[in-house]
Amino acid sequence: MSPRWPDRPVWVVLPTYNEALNVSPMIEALLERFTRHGWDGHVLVVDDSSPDGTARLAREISARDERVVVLERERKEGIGPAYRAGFRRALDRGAGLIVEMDCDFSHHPDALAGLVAAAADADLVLGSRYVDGGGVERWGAVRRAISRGGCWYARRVLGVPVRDLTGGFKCFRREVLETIPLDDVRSAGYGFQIELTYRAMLAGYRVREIPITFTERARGESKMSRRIVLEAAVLVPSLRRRLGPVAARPAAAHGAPSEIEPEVTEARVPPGPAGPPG
Ligand SMILES: Nc1nc2c(ncn2[C@@H]2O[C@H](COP(=O)(O)OP(=O)(O)O)[C@@H](O)[C@H]2O)c(=O)[nH]1
Ligand SMILES: [Mg+2]
Repeated sequence: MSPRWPDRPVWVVLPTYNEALNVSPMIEALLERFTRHGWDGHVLVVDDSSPDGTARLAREISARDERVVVLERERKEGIGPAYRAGFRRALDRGAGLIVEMDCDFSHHPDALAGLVAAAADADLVLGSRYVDGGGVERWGAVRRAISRGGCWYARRVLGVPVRDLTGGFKCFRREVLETIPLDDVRSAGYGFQIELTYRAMLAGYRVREIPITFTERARGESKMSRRIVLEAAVLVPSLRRRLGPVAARPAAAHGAPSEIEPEVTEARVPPGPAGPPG
């Protein structure tokens, strides 16, 4: 790790839909962490015209703190399109590290520093519920089973050693998002998370999982739906078909991917011929 890390601007992208109860405390919590850690930190709220006035609340903070930027979109289209728009804006504004984070406190602001620290020697860091030390709080048996089963299925079909492929607390080095053709990423929900991580691995980037505890929201409502789960289920085999396997790349020397179960999974796939620039 360089003596002073992060040595580049950190942009936390918060997609919001009807988060009026969470958005202001969440932004304030992040700003407080930026100040405490001495980061060049920024918050980008990407709101899809929430009827509950989420964007207005975010704009109020943005008016008095230039570290906060609000991107307002016309329609609710799911987190995929919201993140794509947010990534473009953050890259345009000079982000060095781009963090995906939910605005409902399921991803704790205190866990942000660990995610960013891990990006000192990884290109994509995944906050993972399913490595040792990680977990989920306040979820019932059904939602646990859907999430676990979905991650297992995606890991098997894609043949990658990643334990938590659907999580939405992650930190990208900007190069990763510059390499991935965002226009080709069509998925809207959990599929979006799977697809970005898979594409990063295909491009040869170092992907690392660190444990986090995910806590179900206390305020507001989840937008998770059967449609989002089904979209991801159909997407996984089609990704494998369209983009090919990671394992077939040369020097994927980390053994049978699904057998790797260290506390922190280090999934390094050296660049193939079409690896990342630089
Ligand atoms: N901009 C935008 N944000 C969304 C949309 N759907 C969900 N979100 C946000 O994405 C984050 C995670 O969504 P949530 O409904 O809590 O999903 P869950 O944690 O999987 O139940 C929250 O900050 C939501 O407000 C959407 O269609 N557009
Ligand atoms: Mg949530």
